[in-house]
Amino acid sequence: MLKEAIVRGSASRVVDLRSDTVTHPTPEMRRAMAEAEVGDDVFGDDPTVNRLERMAAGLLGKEAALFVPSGTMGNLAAVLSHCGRGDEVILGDQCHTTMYEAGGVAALGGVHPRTVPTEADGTLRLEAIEAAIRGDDVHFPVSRLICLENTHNRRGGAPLTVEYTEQVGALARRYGLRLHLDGARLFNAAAATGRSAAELARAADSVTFCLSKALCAPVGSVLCGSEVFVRAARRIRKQLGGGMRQAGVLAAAGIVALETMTDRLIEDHARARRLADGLRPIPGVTLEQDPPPTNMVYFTVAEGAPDGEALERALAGSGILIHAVGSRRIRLVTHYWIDDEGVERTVQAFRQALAA
Ligand code: TLP
Repeated sequence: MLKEAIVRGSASRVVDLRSDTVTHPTPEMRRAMAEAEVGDDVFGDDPTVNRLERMAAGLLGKEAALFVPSGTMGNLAAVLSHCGRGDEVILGDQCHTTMYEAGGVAALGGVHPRTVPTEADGTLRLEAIEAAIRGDDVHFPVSRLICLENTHNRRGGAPLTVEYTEQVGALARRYGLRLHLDGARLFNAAAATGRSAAELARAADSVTFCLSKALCAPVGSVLCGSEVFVRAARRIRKQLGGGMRQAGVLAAAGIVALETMTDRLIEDHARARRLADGLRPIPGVTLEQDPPPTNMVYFTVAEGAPDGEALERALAGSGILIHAVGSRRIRLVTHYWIDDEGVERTVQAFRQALAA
């Protein structure tokens, strides 16, 4: 019944904190979608897609951009553009590409993932990256690419700094490797660090960011890089079945997202901190990042208290949807459709469920 309410759009009573991917388009986006000028984007004819791509490239400080259906396809197209079969990509053991992209880089690209430990702040230690870079030996795959994630999902939405990203970029260049940045929530990182998305992406050869998460657009991500890189990625997008024809109806929402949604992300971050303030005093709750750095609140519940599944059920009964990412590990994500009342109701519902 809750799901039905969400699907019908009458979600006012539902507080959906499972992810920022659940965000519906705003009325302004829906209008822009209805009125979008379109063409066949595989022929390069869709003026709205072209406009979104130019806008995204400009904002990210790159030469060119490619509209893709999802963050997963953006990351995959990037890895497949940088690497050939048997090449190796160095990435964190907790990053989205390692954890949640169905092994696409190996399955579809024959690219060998070499994972290094992800630190608590979402970084990979420079020494760990350097130690993972292969020497020239016939036994080894060829190291080709390093991937970073900003903000880091499984590390509580931690933003990487410009300085750290530049250090990894310098390391990559020293060894002739490329750097890809999974910036699914790069604008959250920009809001949190006070640096522009372009600065955060400057050291990267390619960067993906998502329109369909905190920025509220219904579908789509953008992959940015040099002209040559984007030309290669465009062919790979076609190979993957991601050439989308009259995609201007989707790109139109993306343009509104870039125009209207980036400056307000600090509101989501403030609400995440308020959620944390409400949860902190509840016995049995341990916040992982305190205060939460961006729009995610991760916490664990003590043994003896209801576990993640029980809490999911209990809160759903009050119209609050949450996501247990482990048996006792919960993630709450704030976004455009979560207001102050939703935060209050959520804290109240946790108080009740954990007192029981
Ligand atoms: N993340 C989703 C789930 O897949 C876990 C979420 O709810 O957070 N990079 C990062 C850092 C992401 O968090 C995600 C989605 C993606 C890439 C993939 O984006 P999509 O879902 O558009 O393929």
